[in-house]
Amino acid sequence: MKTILSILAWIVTIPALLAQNPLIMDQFTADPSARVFNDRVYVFPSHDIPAPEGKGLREDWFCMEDYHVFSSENLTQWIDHGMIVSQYDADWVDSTSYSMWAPDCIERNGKYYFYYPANTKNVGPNGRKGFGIGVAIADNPEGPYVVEDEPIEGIFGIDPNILIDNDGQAYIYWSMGDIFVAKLKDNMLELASEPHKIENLPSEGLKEGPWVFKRNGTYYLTFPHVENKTERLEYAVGDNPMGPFEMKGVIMDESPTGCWTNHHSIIEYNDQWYLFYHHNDLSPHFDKNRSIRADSLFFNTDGTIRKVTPTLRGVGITRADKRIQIDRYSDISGDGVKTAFIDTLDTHKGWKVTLSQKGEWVRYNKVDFNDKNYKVVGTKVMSPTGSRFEIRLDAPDGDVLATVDMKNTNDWAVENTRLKNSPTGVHDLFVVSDENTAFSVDWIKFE
Ligand code: FUB
Repeated sequence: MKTILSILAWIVTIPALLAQNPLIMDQFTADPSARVFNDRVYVFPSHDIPAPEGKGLREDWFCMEDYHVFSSENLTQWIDHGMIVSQYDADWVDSTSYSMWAPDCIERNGKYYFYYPANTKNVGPNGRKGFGIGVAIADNPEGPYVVEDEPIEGIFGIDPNILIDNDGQAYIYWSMGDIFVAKLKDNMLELASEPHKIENLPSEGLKEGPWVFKRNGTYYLTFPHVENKTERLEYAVGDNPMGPFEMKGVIMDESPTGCWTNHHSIIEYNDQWYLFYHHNDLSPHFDKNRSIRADSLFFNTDGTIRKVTPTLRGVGITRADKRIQIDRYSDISGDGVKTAFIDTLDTHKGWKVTLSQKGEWVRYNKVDFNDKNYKVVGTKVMSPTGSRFEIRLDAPDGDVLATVDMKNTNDWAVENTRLKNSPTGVHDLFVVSDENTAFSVDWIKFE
């Protein structure tokens, strides 16, 4: 029955989501483990939910019942493939604990192995009650996944992460205050060596969420660490996947919004490296309801990682005929430009950006006009006193694509404006205020 339900959930694949940062707007997501499978990026995040009344371990704590998987080939349009594993699927999981924490997934010999931590119902094969790590297996990254009956023997911990080295040896990393590693047997289900704590990492402060990858023969062990009050992403390097590793520095500073956790993954896709991570964009007052993000990551010539600054614009090239959420911009002219939730009672509706002085601008990088010969731009706008702005190409004083005149209204309206010319190729867009009267923009879309 469980398998049939999983198959049905898989067939009813959910429509394409369009995203900058955060990547997923219609639900809370955290702990993004990104993988490249079959030339697509798949993200396996945790799925935060507000605690159902009387459920979960604590009211003010993480509450996670199941996992979804998302995929994209352009990092802009994401498909939600639906629920793949839930806390009710495996008998060993305590299904009152809502503790389906950070997962990972890896491919081996055409099978997809999904690793997930959860609280055990009973004293587990590791001899303890607490967090164990389960495995579910599928023939496709989207599922359907079939769960193994027992968690991996010998592991007590959270945040599994898998590395398969070039010689075929698989390693599993996990955390429980510190970071641990063991070899995996070829079946990917059993340990092939004793768990071993990774030494030489900072001795003070929580370390969790390991993500290990190999680049130019060097193993990078990257992980969130509480150096001060909240987590920041740090890394160490070594020439052996079991360590020792040498600390190298910080990949991303603590979240400016105070989100206590940050959990990440790093992939290379189409010759560009990306950092997937989370903040609490959609839940500014409760940081256990998080949202996943992605930004580009770069290496220095000596192999060290350049610190990543979190952005709202995120990654990918946005198609001109999709809604361009310019409230998640690349840059603004200054403090006068403000963003706010469209509806503070439903943050999932996203943000608006408000300009009020002539000359203020918002920049949105990388919009693909292709050679579609667009004629009209639709803008969802609101201006209580009426106002006017220009859409310009590539600079605040670049070519004017359209001048949008807004009627005075306290309601959102979609204004359709004819384009003065039809661009081709990829351009940065600028929305430039033409008057000293306030207006807000939700999105822009070319037709
Ligand atoms: O999402 C629950 C826990 O928070 C994860 O397992 C940790 O890595 C932290 O992000």
